[in-house]
Amino acid sequence: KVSAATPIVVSTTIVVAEGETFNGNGQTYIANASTLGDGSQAENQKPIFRLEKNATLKNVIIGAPGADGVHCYGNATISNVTWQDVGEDALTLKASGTVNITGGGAYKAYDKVFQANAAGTINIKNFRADDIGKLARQNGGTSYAVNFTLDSSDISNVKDSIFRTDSSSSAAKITNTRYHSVPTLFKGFASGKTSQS
Ligand code: DGU
Ligand code: CA
Ligand code: CA
Ligand code: CA
Repeated sequence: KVSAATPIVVSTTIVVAEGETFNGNGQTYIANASTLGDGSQAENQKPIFRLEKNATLKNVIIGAPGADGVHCYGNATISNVTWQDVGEDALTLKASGTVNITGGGAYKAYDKVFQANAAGTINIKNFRADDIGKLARQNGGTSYAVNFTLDSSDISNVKDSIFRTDSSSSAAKITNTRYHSVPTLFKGFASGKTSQS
């Protein structure tokens, strides 16, 4: 008889060292709720994966509980990573850099999917998101510059917006993307800092 693969329970954050690649080969990873976090909206949960600069995370499914997802310390490549039930959030830019997210998707995010807590660039391409609060949010009240792009994606059932910032120096660009039930694309950006085509 065929049965679904057993998820890998992560009790201590998996660290992907500088310049290294972690290939999950399609396996599902979940947090140990008592050590990393239960995936609720409580802050200060720990990530399942911590990526040092220039690390790659690929072919990973993050199940529930998702705790604080993935933390990126500088440039990162995220390829074919699916968050089945986003925890507190899915991925956070913790130190300046460019994060390229290609393929995969994020589902059931009560609030944010991607969180920018440092200046940098977050590029999202060929992504699917459904039942989320916001696709990406620059940390509230911060004024550094974050450049967000979204291309060739499919976004549905959003409560708030696709991109949100409080910074007049941040920018966001959406191209070639379909939406269903998305009330607002951009929130808080200065005029001339957004585009959609
Ligand atoms: O100011 O910094 O929600 O990284 C409040 C906090 C909060 C962050 C953020 C995150 O914005 O904790 O999850
Ligand atoms: Ca948070
Ligand atoms: Ca969730
Ligand atoms: Ca968080």
